[in-house]
Amino acid sequence: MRVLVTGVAGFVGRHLLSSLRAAGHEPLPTDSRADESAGIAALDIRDAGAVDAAIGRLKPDACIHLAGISFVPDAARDPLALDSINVAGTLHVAQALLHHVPCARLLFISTSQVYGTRNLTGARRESEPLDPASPYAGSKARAEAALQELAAHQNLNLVIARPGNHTGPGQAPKFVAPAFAAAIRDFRDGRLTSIAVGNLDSERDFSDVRDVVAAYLLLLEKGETGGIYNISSGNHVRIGTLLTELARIAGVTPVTHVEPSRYRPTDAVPTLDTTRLRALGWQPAYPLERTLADLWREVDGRQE
Ligand code: A2R
Repeated sequence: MRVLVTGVAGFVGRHLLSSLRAAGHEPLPTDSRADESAGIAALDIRDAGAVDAAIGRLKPDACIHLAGISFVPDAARDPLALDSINVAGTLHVAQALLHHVPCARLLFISTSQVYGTRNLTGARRESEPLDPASPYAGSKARAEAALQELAAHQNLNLVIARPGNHTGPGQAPKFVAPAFAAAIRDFRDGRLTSIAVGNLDSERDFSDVRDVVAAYLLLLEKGETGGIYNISSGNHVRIGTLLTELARIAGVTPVTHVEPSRYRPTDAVPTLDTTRLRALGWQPAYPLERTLADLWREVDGRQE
């Protein structure tokens, strides 16, 4: 398939490109800014005309829509930008597909955060009601609803993925796992005397980005039209465990202090029921220890 990828210059995009190629697909990489050396064409999804023109020219067989604001605090700071990118931008992509290639599959990357955090008992199934608890989660829930309208009334070939947290090599340093890895490196090298941390008691569900990308490929090829799929390896861990595990891998005994500006109240995320995804043949291949070891190696070798 010729697969348009939006937001390809981000964390997931670089992993997705190599997997698409390895599976015999032809990626059509785009991001808000062009990068000619990387073969990435400019496509700002806020610009409906530009999106329509690009999709009219490329006529992809499918689209994996990664472009968006993905960092939760950024999302909370600028609700208008959030809506114009995560909601309106998503609709621009869907409408242009319907206009030019109405059978093309759209794989929309939502988030497990649409389930909210109030009900932590049992595992969330895709059919359960949504309860988004942050501006970021709300934007993804609104985009899902708008796309489902297009699927119901205009036959948009839609598949929705709801991944939990994912990390691995290449993630931006503002996300917690690469931030810890960089701080541990700086502590080891004497540039920091103590590592600033927020609340280490919160819990998150971490998958390896490569397992998440494998799920996207599977959904592209085999996902049921109109289907929604949770994605999670089931690694439910304390944030503090990420720090101690990365420090163990690095061979460092860290000194930490709580930085009040980073401290958010303790929270947790629900576990996800991944029966639907596993029925397509998916299973995670990367244990958390391997994910963190690969992340550490990359951050330790990074020139900053
Ligand atoms: O904001 P930038 O310059 O880092 O670019 C991001 C890009 N992007 C856009 N692309 C086209 N038009 C826009 N208006 C626009 N705004 C942002 O989307 C970045 O290159 C990419 C998203 O990459 P990351 O932030 O690294 O997200 P990640 O981890 O790859 O997640 C991809 C998707 C997102 O929708 C998440 O919410 C979801 O998976 O979990």
